[in-house]
Amino acid sequence: MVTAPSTAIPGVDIDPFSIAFFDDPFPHHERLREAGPVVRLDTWNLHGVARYAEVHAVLNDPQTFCSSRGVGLSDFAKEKPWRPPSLILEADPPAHTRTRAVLSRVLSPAVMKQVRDGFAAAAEAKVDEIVAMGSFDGVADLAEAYPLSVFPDALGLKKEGREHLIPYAGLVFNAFGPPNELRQQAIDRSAPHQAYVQEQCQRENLAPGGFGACIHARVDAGEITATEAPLLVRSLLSAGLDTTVYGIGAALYCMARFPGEWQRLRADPSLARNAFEEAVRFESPVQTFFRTTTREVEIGGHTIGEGEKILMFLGAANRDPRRWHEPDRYDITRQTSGHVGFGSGIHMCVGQLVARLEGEVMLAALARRVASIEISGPVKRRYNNTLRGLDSLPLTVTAA
Ligand code: OVV
Repeated sequence: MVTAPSTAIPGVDIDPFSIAFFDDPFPHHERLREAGPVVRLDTWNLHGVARYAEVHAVLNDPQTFCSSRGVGLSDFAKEKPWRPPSLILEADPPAHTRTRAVLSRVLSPAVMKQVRDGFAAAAEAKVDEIVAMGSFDGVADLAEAYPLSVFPDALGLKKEGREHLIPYAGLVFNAFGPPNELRQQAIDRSAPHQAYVQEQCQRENLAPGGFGACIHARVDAGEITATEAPLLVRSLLSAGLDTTVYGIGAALYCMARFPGEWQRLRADPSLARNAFEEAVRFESPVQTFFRTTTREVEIGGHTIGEGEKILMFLGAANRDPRRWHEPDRYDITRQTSGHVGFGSGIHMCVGQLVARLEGEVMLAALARRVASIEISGPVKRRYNNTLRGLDSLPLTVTAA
C-alpha cells in the first residue's frame, strides 16, 4: 500500500515568550502565519497556529483540543498545576457547562443594566480628573484607575488589600507561559497575592449584592457546591480586572496614535463600543492560549499526536490578511465581529459584557469631554507571557 508522503511540519525558530518578541510581535506573527497552517516551535517543544482559520477551528473543537490539561504550556496530566485548576477556564464539558452557566448568569445582560449607570458615572468622574491634570499616565491614572474604581466594588470586595489584585492577575497570566524568568519570578513572589485572593473569595468577605455574593447564592440554589463557589469567585479576581486594564490601555494607545480615528469618535461618540472592540482586535490584550490534543488530529494536512500542546496566536489571527481587510489599520467603524480577542466557542470570555461596558463608557466619556490626546513622553511596555500592554503611557489632553 502506498500512502501519500506527509511533508514535515515547518519548524520556526522563534521564541514567542521572549522580550524581543513582545517588543515587536508583528513581523514574527507574519512569519508564523506564512510558514504554514501549523508550525513547530522548537524552543518550547510545541505546535502553534497563527492563521485565523486554524485558530478559530481549534477554539471551536473543545473535544479534540481540551482545556482540562491546562491552557498554558504546562500539561496538567504530567505536571502539578501551580494553583488548583480553575473550574471554568481549565475544565471541559460536562463539568465546564455547569460552572459556565453560573458565571454567565452572574455577568448577564440584565446585571449589566443594573451596573451601567454607576460604571458610566465613574468613567465621567475619572475623565474629569485627568482633564484637570492635563498631563497624566494613561496606564496608572486611567487604564488602571478606572477599572479599580468600579470592578472591585461591583464584586463586593473590601477596601483593604486591593493592591494585590493587579499583581495577582499578572501572575496568573505569566503562569500560562513557559518556565522562563517571567513565570518563575512571578510564582516565586506569589505567596502574599495568593493568600489575599484565597481569603477574599470566602462568602463572609463579599458584600451583599455584588458579583461575588451572587456566585455564593448559587450554592443555596443547589447549582454549585460550597467548595466550588470560592474558586469561581477566584476566576473573576483572576480574569476580571487586569484584562480590562489592558483593554482600556489598548484603546487609549490607539486613540493617541491615530488622531483621525479619535476625531471620528469625537464626532460620533456612539461609535465608542465598536472603537473599543476594534482596539481589542488590533492589540489583542490576551495574545495567546494553549490547548492540549485529546487524540491524533489533522491540522492543515499535518498529523499531530495525542497529548500535544497547541499554542493559539490570537493576536496573529486578529491581523491575518486571509480574514481581515487592511488588518494593520485601526478602524473604529470596522466590522469587528468574529475577532478572537475574547476567544470563540464555549470558552469565549464570560466577562465580555463587563469588559465592553467599561470600554464603551470610558471611550464615550473621553469623546464628550476631551478635544485632543497626545503622547507626551516615553512609552514603556509591560512584559507578560500572555498579556500585551503598556507599563507607562504619558499623555497630554485638552478639554473639549
Ligand atoms: C480567562 C481566564 C484567565 C485567567 C484565569 C481564569 C480565566 C480563571 O478562571 O481563573
